[in-house]
This record gives sequence, structure tokens and C-alpha cells, in this order.
Amino acid sequence: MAINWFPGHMVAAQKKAAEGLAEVDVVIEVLDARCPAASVNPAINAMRQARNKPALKILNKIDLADPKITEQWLAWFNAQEGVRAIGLSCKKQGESNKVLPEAQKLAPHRDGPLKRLRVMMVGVPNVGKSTLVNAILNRRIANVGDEPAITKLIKRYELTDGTWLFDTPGLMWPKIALETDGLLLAANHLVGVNAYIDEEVATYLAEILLERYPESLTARYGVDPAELDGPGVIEAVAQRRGFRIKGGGADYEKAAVTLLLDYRNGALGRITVETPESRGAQLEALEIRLAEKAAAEAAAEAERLAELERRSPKKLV
Ligand SMILES: Nc1nc2c(ncn2[C@@H]2O[C@H](COP(=O)(O)OP(=O)(O)OP(=O)(O)O)[C@@H](O)[C@H]2O)c(=O)[nH]1
Ligand SMILES: [Mg+2]
Repeated sequence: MAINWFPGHMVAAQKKAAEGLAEVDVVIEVLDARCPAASVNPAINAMRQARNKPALKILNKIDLADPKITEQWLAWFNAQEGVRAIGLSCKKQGESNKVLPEAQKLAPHRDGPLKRLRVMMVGVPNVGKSTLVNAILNRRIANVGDEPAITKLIKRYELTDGTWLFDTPGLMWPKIALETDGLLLAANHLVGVNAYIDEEVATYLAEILLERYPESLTARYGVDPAELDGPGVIEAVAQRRGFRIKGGGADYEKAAVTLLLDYRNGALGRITVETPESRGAQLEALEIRLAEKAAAEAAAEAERLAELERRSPKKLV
């Protein structure tokens, strides 16, 4: 099932954010370090490029991500034009101190008392935008919570030196091109729970863990990954934890939720569910699928025209 989540308040929020962009010097795009490419909102990128604003990409929640893969992602983003990327954990005291100096480097002209830096936090829901705003302000002023779409309205905060910080609601976009991106966003709790089926998302996550972090499954659930596939992991979790439905069968739903929560809160260790390499392979597969679709459509159209010609042949003079 393709996952798409675009609740109503985001349409207005996106319009407001696009307007607000005119007033800022640097866009701070907060991403989830565990799925840095899947958590890029293409609509935000387009909005930013239309206004020609530089971007500071923050790979947030690095405390939960695989440090080696975070390095790879930082190199990947830093190779993009007009982009600077840094890793961060809002859970670590003082780490947020590096954000404004990094943003300042992208807008060196905004450094005088009458020309203070103005930045806007943007990103998909639940990546930690408001937490980062609070950390920079050193106050618990913006609402935060481990649920997508906590912030519903754009808000401006001012530091004592006159720097502006805009916090914005998490934004999604109408259609996610790669189905696997939807699954990764769901696995990382970045879209609303009503947009997906836990079992489907947990099965996909289990497949990634089997391939790249099998030892974390053994350590947490005492299973032998060599003998399992994705659905098998969910079943094994149900068995190990004694999750049963009435009648005695395995409670897959409860096991799926357990796996997702264990992954999200770090109980499985520091894990990153996509790499620049896996991303490249998925984009290539998408391109092939789109090319095949276009070729099939062109063939069908040629066949339709040929059929029309057969039914009423016309001589071209
Ligand atoms: N482990 C970890 N959790 C974080 C970090 N930063 C934020 N969080 C948690 O992520 C959750 C979401 O934080 P918010 O700041 O509300 O996220 P947001 O991007 O403002 O979300 P919306 O307003 O819904 O778009 C909260 O439970 C935070 O405690 C981090 O660096 N590490
Ligand atoms: Mg928020």
C-alpha cells in the first residue's frame, strides 16, 4: 500500500512558509539522520530554490543513527550546490550551539546590529524542529512532542541579539514518488499513524535489519536472523514475547508495534535505514519503472492509432 499523508492544515502551512521564506536569509532544513534522503520534502526544496535561499541541512537525532552512515550522508549532502550539512543531536547539551554560526556562514552579509540573521526551520513532521528552536533559545517555549504534526502554525522567535528564528509546522507533500520512502517515513514515525499499517511497515523495517543489522535482532530478541525473512521476524518477536490473540495464534500486530517502538527509541542500537548507496539503487529502479511505463503508454497509443487507421483507412495525398 502506498503511504501518503497530507493533512489539511499543511496546505495553508506550506503557503505561509513559502511567504515567510521571503523574510529569511537561510533555510534550516531539519532531516532525520536515520533516513536523511527519505525525509527530504521535495516541495520544500522547490520552495527554497524558487527564492534562491541557501540551505543548512541538519541531520538531527544522530544519537539514534549509525555514525558511519551519518558520515556518508554528510559527504553526500555537502557535495550539493548551495548546501551545507551538519549532524546534530538535540538530546546532547550544547550541540545546538553550532547551528547559528553555521547558518551565519551561509549569509555572511547579515552580521551587523541592524542586519541580524533570520533563519527558518523547515522539514517533515516530528524530525525535531521545535526541539531545536527551544535548544537554541535555551527555553521550553515551542511545543514539542513525539507525534507528527504537533506544531500547527508558523511562529517567529527572537533572540536577545535580534536574530530571528521561525518555527514551522512539519510539511508533507501530496504524493511520495518512491513507495519505500513512505515506508521509511512511517518506520521513523514521521507521518501520522492512520496513514499506514504497522505490520507492513515493521515487515519492511525487519527486511532492512536482516540485511544490514542482523546482530541487533539477535541481541534484542534472541533470534537467528539466518533463518528468517521479514514476516518471520515479526512472528519470532510475537513468539519470544508471548504475544497471542484470542484462540492462540501469534499477535502480529502487537509484535509489529513492538519492533517499531524498539527501533524508534534506540533499543535496537544506532541504526540508519538508508544509505547513499541504497538510495541510488532505488532511484535507478524508479527511473527504469518510469521509462518502462512511458514506453508501454507510447506502444498503446501507437496501437490505438494503427487500429483507427485499419478501421477507416485514409489516403494521404
Ligand atoms: N533521540 C532524539 N530525539 C529527538 C531529537 N530531537 C528531537 N527529538 C524528539 O523528537 C520528537 C519530535 O520533536 P519536535 O521538536 O516536536 O519535532 P517537530 O519537527 O517540531 O515536529 P512537528 O511540529 O510535528 O512537525 C520529540 O519527542 C523530541 O524529543 C534528537 O536529537 N534525538
Ligand atoms: Mg514542531
